[in-house]
Amino acid sequence: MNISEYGWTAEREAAFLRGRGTVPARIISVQRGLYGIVSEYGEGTARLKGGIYYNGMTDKFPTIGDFVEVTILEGGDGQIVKTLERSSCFSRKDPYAGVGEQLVAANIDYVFLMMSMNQNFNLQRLQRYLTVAWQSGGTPVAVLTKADLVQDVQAWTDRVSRAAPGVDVLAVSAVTGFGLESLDRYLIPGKTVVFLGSSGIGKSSLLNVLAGGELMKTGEIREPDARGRHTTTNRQMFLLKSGALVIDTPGMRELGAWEVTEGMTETFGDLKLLSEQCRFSDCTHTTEPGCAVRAAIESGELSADKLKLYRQLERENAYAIRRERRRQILGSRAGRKPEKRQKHKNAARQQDW
Ligand SMILES: Nc1nc2c(ncn2[C@@H]2O[C@H](COP(=O)(O)OP(=O)(O)O)[C@@H](O)[C@H]2O)c(=O)[nH]1
Ligand SMILES: [Mg+2]
Repeated sequence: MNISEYGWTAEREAAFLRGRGTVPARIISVQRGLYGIVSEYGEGTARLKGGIYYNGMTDKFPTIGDFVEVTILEGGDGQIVKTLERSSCFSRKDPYAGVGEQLVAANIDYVFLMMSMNQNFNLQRLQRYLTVAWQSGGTPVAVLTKADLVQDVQAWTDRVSRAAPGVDVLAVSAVTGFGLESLDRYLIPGKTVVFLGSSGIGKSSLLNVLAGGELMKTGEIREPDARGRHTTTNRQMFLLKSGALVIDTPGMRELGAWEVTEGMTETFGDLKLLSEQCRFSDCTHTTEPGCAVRAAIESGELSADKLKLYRQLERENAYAIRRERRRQILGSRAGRKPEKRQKHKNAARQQDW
């Protein structure tokens, strides 16, 4: 088995210290503390080495897509001793605890932000996802699914393009095969793509069509609310025939922002430029005279919704940063024991999403 097929590059190999009895591996599935891995020994399973991960020596728990350093034990199972450096990482606010970061996927090249062209369609949510995607270090691509259900596909993609300037917008159908060739430029050997979007929009169906067989189970949708059942309960990575790696994820009910300062600059670049033209440098775009942002809304150049979303994300971002600072301060004061328990809890949550 050659793990370069799984995105292990020459640069990564050069940075990896051989001769210590460990090998590099990639995490291809995560399920209740058990990691599916691929290494030069082939596919197998691995667990975290407790002495390293649960006693405060590291808080870098691996997630799907991560490259890790593994000791292969007798019998073929592995023990993960280190999470290697990430080239990118998509994370969100922990939906269970309401605070803290939850990793979704690591070392991704492209983030497919997927929506179906029915009740699931929501441009505000897309912009929220986009912000987090830019922050991740991967390149976001908007993928509209179920193209067979609508008449005028172009009208839908145009709406999305207007809401997400600079982002490639593609429309596909897993049923008719419409638009599948437009995905080719992203399904490149060794590159990793993560599928994100609500449950029921056709992520697993698209994966199955691209793979030419059923890799993931798909589910029926409960009409009329267009919400899918949660059919994909775990995250898994697949190697397609094209050579690309695809990570399928279960639907995200909620995407809380988690430190998205950089991502916001990308998504809200137009708003930032406008604010620089306001008469007051600390303009809140509410009642101040000479406000370029409100002027742009009045002239139709900027949508009021976008300003609303910006404010909301800014609040969430400020909150996430405050929490993180607080955690760091408390963490450095805290004794070893509570720290250890906390780590355990976080690890369980990250694994079982
Ligand atoms: N009409 C239509 N239905 C689709 C398409 N893709 C998926 N579906 C249906 O949508 C439902 C949910 O699909 P699934 O792939 O499980 O969605 P996931 O939860 O995002 O992985 C299933 O009933 C699929 O048959 C499509 O391109 N067109
Ligand atoms: Mg699915």
